[in-house]
Amino acid sequence: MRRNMLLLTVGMMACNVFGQTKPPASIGPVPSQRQMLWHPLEYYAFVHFNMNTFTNMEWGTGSESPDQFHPLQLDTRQWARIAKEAGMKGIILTAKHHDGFCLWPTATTAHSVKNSAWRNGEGDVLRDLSEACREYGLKFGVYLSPWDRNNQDYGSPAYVEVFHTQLREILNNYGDVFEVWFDGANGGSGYYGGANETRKIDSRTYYEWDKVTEIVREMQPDAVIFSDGGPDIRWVGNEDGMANETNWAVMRRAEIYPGWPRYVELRSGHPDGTHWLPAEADVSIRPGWYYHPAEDHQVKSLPALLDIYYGSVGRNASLLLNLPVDQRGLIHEKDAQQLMVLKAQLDRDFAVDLARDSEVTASQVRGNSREYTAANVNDGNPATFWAPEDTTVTASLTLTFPTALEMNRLLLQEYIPLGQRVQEFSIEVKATGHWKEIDRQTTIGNKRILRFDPVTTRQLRINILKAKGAPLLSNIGVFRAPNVLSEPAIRRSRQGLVSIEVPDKQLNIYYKVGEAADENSWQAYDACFRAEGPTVVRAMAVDPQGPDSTAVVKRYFDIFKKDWKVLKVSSGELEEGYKMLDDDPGTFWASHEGIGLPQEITIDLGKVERIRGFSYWPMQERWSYGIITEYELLGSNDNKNWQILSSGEFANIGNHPVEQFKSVTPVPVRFLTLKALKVHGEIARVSIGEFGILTTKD
Ligand code: FUL
Repeated sequence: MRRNMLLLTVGMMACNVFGQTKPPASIGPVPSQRQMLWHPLEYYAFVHFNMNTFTNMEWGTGSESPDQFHPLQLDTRQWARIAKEAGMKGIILTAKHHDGFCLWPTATTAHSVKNSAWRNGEGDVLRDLSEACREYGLKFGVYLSPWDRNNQDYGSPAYVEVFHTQLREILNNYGDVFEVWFDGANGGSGYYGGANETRKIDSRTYYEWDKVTEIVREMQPDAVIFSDGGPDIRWVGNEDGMANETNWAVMRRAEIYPGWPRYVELRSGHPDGTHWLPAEADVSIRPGWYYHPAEDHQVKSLPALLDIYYGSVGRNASLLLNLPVDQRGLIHEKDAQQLMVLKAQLDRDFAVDLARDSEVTASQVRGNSREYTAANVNDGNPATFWAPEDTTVTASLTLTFPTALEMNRLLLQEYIPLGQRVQEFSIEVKATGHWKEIDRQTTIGNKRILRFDPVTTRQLRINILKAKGAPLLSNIGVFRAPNVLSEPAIRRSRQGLVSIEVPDKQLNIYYKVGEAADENSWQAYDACFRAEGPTVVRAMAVDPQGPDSTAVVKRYFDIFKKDWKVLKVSSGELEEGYKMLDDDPGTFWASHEGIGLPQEITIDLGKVERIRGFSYWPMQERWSYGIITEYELLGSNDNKNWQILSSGEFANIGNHPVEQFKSVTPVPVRFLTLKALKVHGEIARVSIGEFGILTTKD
């Protein structure tokens, strides 16, 4: 009887008669070889640089002239150097965007660099960039828009030939290409050789996608093809650079096509996916994909970029971060600087892997074999992995550190060559003799990184609670990422409540109110406070872990606007007018379409104030309009007799839409009318992000 039980146990374990352990079989779809080459790249650059850079557009119409493309200092080596220093692994360039202009001297159309005065028609941006990428050890990728608003034949089979030939040209002449990027935007209005009309195509069939794949496979067998639905890499379903927390690298691929309306599903994948189709998260470092001088003050902050990194690479996707090269042909200094700030923080986040010195034990090891031991997860070798028996779908791994350590990041990797399996897991730490759950999550995939508040513990346990089959983990990393120092944001509500915030709650905030220069007047901030009159609030964030603190941020507030009333808006509802008085430039009042200029808005300050000036925040939207360039400010004490207090222009505000200040000869007034005489751009609407008055001397 005992002998039988023993045989039974051995039979259930993954051992064969020679004592060797049978390797686990794959479950579900698995990555192809080219997908396996792509997975470790994780972070690479998108460069949107083309005709739109020079026309200040996001989508050119196709009617542009090749001469409009004229970078004066184009330096693709600068792009490559910056991408390399930023820790990126490659660059994907918009060889042709929807407006149809080709950055290489194509034989397929006259609409290319070869007919541009730039470098006397001898220039070739693809050649330059591919060489720069080789020099800097970066991969080179191409974006080729299927939609072409310039081509006269767009919509007919003749254009599809052109598209395929263009693809051949860019895959044939510039060395190795690691990724070919096809956009989902398709068909619509355009120039189309002068026809200026709307053309519709069936994005499933028109481009002959099978043929496209065949061309790529034939010419660049290792290149992955990106589109909404692959076939190799899928879009993540948004342009925010974020995957969902649950993110399967598998999808029911046959359902998806370019322009697929159920794109929201791309954020999480399909648990019952039929094909390996991992997500790539694309996002721009600024609001736009192309460079616009007006966005120079909107380069994403470090906390925002970290959220993107952890929301993409940390959620089983890759990160394609766009750098809008400017009209000089260079990555803008501000973008370059911010990339380095991100790189420095990521280097610090992952500087010391605390798991490496831990002892890892598992609730079970396949065949009790060394080959699948729990120690494979912290040996630094991605090719080895821990595995339990085939029939085991719940299991746990415990990391015991030499001493109690503080930690706030956990990095997990499944052994994906055999499929993505984990459906639910939790992490626990041992505190005063008891296990305490600190997080519970769903998928892992190629890489999952969890951020949590710092905990100090000697033991960390990962419980796999649900999986499609035996979970296979190849890597576990544990880190104590330093706090993220970022300047505090100081805000005041219309009711006069001042709040000061930083994204990293581990930082301490200090502030002082008023002009007191005394160093000792700094106070620790723990709750919002009242400041109704004109005052200055200064704040800084201090890292309790080290000597670092941010620069001091200063915000001036004039009298608060609680009792102000909007008396008249020349268009729309009165209520809407209060959006320009809420101390938030992100919300705005805008006049309606079709009413034209001038437009005005009248405010009652509630009592007579002696004003010395006023402030105007232009709209901060990505697609802004109605930014006032010429104005008049009128004042009155009775809402009947008005005098002009100030008139003039907000110079260069279209390109640099930040808060404007204008002073006036000091005068007591109760009613104010701001009149917009001219606006930036062609849309005859007026918008106001925030309006304020200045009553003190500064
Ligand atoms: C979108 C395009 O329409 C944008 O212009 C940009 O190229 C972005 C990456 O993809 O769908």
